[in-house]
Amino acid sequence: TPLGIAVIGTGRMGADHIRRLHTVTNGARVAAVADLDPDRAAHAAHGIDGCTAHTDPAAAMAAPGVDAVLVASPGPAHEAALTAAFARGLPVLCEKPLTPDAASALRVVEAEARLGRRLVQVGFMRRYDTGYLRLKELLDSGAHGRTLMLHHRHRNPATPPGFTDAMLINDSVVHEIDVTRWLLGEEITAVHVLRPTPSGAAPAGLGDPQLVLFETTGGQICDTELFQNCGFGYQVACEAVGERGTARTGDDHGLLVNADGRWGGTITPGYVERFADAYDRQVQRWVDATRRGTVEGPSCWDGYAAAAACEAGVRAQTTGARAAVELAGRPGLYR
Ligand code: ISE
Repeated sequence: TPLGIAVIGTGRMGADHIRRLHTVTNGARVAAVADLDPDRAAHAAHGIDGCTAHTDPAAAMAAPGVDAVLVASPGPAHEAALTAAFARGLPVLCEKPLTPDAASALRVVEAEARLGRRLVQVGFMRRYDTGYLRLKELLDSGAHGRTLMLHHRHRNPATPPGFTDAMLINDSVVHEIDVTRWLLGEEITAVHVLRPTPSGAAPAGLGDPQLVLFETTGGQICDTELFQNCGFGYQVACEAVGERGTARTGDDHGLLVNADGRWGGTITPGYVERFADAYDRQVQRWVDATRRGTVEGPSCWDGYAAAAACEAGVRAQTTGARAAVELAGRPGLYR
């Protein structure tokens, strides 16, 4: 029987995951949905056989046929949803960020450690993108020697209304933080943020673009160009510089067209399109592992370590100074 999933939050990512679970993923069905807005919940459940609509996440998790939970509500709502899932012993795929700050992320880590088994996979989907997977394989092979630097590029066409400077770190740079930790197998020890004069296209009060630097336990320096109102499309890329070679992923041109004396192609409009394959693979792997009774992929520890680095990032943003990352001890469950 397919895995019955309660989807919490039916906004941009939640709606996309509902579509994916319903039409792409094998061995899964959307059994319940929850959204604070009852009309949006009802709309999301519409046309899915046996799917019930709720406003309370805990009620959706208690609905008939629910075996697992996909949390896609905004970050500040994650801790409560995870607590409700833990109370029912339900496996969870939790969209990033795990929670919006390090203290709450650590509470989640401690609660899961008390359960004595992993229930959560964090939705750092770049780890399932073909290009990033190949880059990871290459770095792990040692073919280029030690990795010395990573250059990340992260551009969005526009920020959603209400996006803040802190969200530039917590919602966007959090991906570079996770990818850096994962590619290098190192922790981030400090963050610096440099702020050029904002683009005229940046909403008032938002310091966009920014240049964010990480120092790691392995002594690497990694930079991220974050440009969230570039207007022209969505671009995420990463270049690794090793002792004997470099490798770059993310500037895939898809289809390269020659016509009318020009060559060129198109840029993906947003992350839903750019990472469609990664999201599909991430969700399928989560469903498969859950049906086998196992938990894989990025853990609550990864979510916490990312939150701790984000917290340093937000501090560096406001003070303009280098901010050290403070990490708690790693519980045995995550070693
Ligand atoms: C968004 O929340 C995401 O997770 C996207 O992957 C990222 O590119 C974007 O900047 C975030 O706002």
